[in-house]
Amino acid sequence: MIKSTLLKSFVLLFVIANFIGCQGNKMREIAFPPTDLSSENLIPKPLKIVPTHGAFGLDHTTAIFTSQTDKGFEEVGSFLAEKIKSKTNLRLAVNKTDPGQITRMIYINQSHSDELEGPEAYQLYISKDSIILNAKTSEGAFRGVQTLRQLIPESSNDTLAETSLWPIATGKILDEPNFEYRGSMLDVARHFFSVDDVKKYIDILAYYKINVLHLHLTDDQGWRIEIKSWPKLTEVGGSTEVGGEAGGFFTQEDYKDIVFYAQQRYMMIIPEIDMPGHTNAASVSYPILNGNGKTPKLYEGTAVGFSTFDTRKDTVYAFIDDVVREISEITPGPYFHIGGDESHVTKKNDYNFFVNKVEKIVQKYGKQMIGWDEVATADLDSTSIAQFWASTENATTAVQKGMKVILSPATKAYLDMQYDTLSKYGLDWAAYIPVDTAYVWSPEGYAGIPKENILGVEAPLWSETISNIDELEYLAFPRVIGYSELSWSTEENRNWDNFKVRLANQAPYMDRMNVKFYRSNLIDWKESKFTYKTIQKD
Ligand code: TNX
Repeated sequence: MIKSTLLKSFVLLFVIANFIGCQGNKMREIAFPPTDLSSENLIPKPLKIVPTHGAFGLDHTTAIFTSQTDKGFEEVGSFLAEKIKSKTNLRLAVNKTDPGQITRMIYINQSHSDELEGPEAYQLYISKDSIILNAKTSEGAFRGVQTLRQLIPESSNDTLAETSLWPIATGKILDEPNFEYRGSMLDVARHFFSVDDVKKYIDILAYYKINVLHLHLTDDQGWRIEIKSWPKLTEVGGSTEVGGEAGGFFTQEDYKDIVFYAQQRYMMIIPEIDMPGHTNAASVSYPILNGNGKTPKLYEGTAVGFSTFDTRKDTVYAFIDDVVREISEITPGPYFHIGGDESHVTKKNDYNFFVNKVEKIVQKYGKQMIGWDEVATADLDSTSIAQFWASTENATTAVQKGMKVILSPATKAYLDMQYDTLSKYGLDWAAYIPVDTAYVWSPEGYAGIPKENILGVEAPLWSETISNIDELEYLAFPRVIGYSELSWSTEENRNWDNFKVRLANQAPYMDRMNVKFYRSNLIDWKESKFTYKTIQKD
């Protein structure tokens, strides 16, 4: 307590001293090149930017301080220090009690200002001597930290001072998201991806303020999450994948590890158990679940729509109860996705009966149900959510029921669609989606859905044609970066010509992160000075 009061007084004195300019001899007077905060390569574009045309010099005499009223703020401060270390090799102290050599500071402040509306809103005030990041919650502070990371140049400006220095343009940024739900989905069922692959994907998504990762955990080709009360699901159902390789699955410990990793990056994990169709792997493991009248066999192909649970059997619902219970216990987020797509061999009445029953099971375990747009035909609560992927009619039905809709139109937002006829991976059943087509559309009012019914945008990555992280990155990047802007930034702030320049400037970051992105020739990619694992020396 005493420590935190002392720290607060120090920070306050520091800010005052800088404001009245009595840092005097301590400050190195540096003539910075002109900088313009409004033309920085920020993605997603913030709501409001006011440049003041000076520069803050990030160097080894900078320190980070944070509010200590909420422990999340200090964690966000440490996250920033870690990222500054890997980008610049500078080791900045966090909440250091002895001021020592500090001449400039970054202060991450819990603010109760009325100007900060939602939990993710933040303000950045960058002056020559200090950077103040205000947010109501540590979540808002985390989003602001991503903006700050993007403002730090990839290389230091060594010609200006005797030691390395990274100039950050001064001014003010006021920001908050246009949509609260900004997601991507990863299909780990058609091909399995490791915990490390998923973490790498989370890291890059979080840098662009994406806050949802939906995991498609089960499908005809594989069951990828351990269910302790039904062990054969993974023993048998997780044993293979598309093309016949070994498959794999997440133990519950692995899943918790992913959830925790995502949580530290203010990202929610949404688990999907796809049913009553897309259930061949479950039915091979426990044939009692099967409702298509055939003997189930492990499946390594890519056809859809041939499997179904037996919707009239009590055992099926006892099974689903166990699955939803076990997964809900290790999922802190409010949502549970039940799939519900392409149940082509389930009779319509059986399908609706099934979805209604499963909605109640999901609610019994304290979760809100999400389903692909087909679920809207069942008699659902307005609290359930439809994920629009194919049918405007289903989306309209959902709106009529007062439901919220997640926008994932396959023709615009499917990351597994090929860029063009030359694409190495991907499918083309919905469209070719080059980088501009992915960006140039408006979620606001899409397909006549009123904005108040739109929860946000999610870009799904189905994995029939991709089996490793390089292939995943080829399809996801750079398009998913555009979806982050489509869901965070307002319509007035989105513009393709402006976006494509900012996107071109993401190449050095992606190269440093070893992201094997698709170098679309629609973008004039910026050359990277540094490649993966080459860190600049201070
Ligand atoms: C349709 S989108 C599917 C998936 C496929 C995808 C391939 C949806 C709800 N179902 O099963 O993987 O197309 O693009």
